[in-house]
Amino acid sequence: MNTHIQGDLHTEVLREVIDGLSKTQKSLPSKFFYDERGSQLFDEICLLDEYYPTRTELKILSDNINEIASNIGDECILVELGSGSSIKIRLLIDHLSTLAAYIPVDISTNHLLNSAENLKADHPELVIHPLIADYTKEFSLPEIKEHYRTIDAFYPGSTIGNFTPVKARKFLSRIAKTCGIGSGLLIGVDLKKDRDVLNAAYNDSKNVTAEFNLNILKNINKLVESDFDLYKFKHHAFYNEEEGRIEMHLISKEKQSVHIEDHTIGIEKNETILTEYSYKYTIEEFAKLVKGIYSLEKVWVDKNELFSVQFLRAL
Ligand code: AVJ
Repeated sequence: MNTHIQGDLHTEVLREVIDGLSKTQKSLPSKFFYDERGSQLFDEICLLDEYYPTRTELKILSDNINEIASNIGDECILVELGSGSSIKIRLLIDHLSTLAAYIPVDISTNHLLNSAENLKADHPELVIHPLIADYTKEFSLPEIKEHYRTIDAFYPGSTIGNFTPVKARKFLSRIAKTCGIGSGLLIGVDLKKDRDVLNAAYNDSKNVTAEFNLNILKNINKLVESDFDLYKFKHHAFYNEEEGRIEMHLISKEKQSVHIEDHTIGIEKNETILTEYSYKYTIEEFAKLVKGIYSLEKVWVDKNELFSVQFLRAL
């Protein structure tokens, strides 16, 4: 297994944190949720009754796996953007008998390499080239020596919803360019639905989402020299109907100052730090979003129309 590393991941972090906290609406990049504890909490979220996306997407994938595999095609290189739930990727790999190579791309080295090792143990014949990179930034695929016919990216979970639509379009253009004209993209897109269902999914009764949200501060304290006090913030998530997105914030319980290396950030009582957007789309809205970048080959939805899995081809 050949591991590739791209970019100076560390020096970027401080700048991103300071930039976000210097805005009128303070914010922190959602990707900082996912340290070890954060990934663990997200796995717990995925099992909650209220959090429908994961199990619904998995059901769509498994119900349509043969058709999905035939869209992906033979002798492909499968690029996974974010090495997430191994269940989904294993389902795909098990149905792609001629897979040329699998390239999981993730910013978190340990998580990436552990998942790759585990997968390799069960699929000794599979060629895996883990790529340590921040896929939300410019990156290039490692040189592939194996023979292949197509490149297909896999971007599950509706993680695309973390971007604003404008940024999502830019991101998708970049992925299309990185993987090349004619490359495929199998993407999970969460759908618009009843607001109560959405609000419940991000305000679960066991408060796992609240802990997940607060954990971003703990992770930032590890990544940079900062002194966020988790007890001075509380979780707040709601569906913003006008914008078509869930917003997750951390509300400051009191007026306070946070120190980050040689910066001091003042935070007012009830001021919020935006930690995540999770945009929801109709099928039509998403088709419009990708227009001119990808052609829409196929859309699969569950019977309750909660979630969609879409196969796109780069133009
Ligand atoms: C992994 C980004 C798709 O937006 O639903 C879950 C993350 N945040 N609960 C989502 C998340 C709060 C999740 N994504």
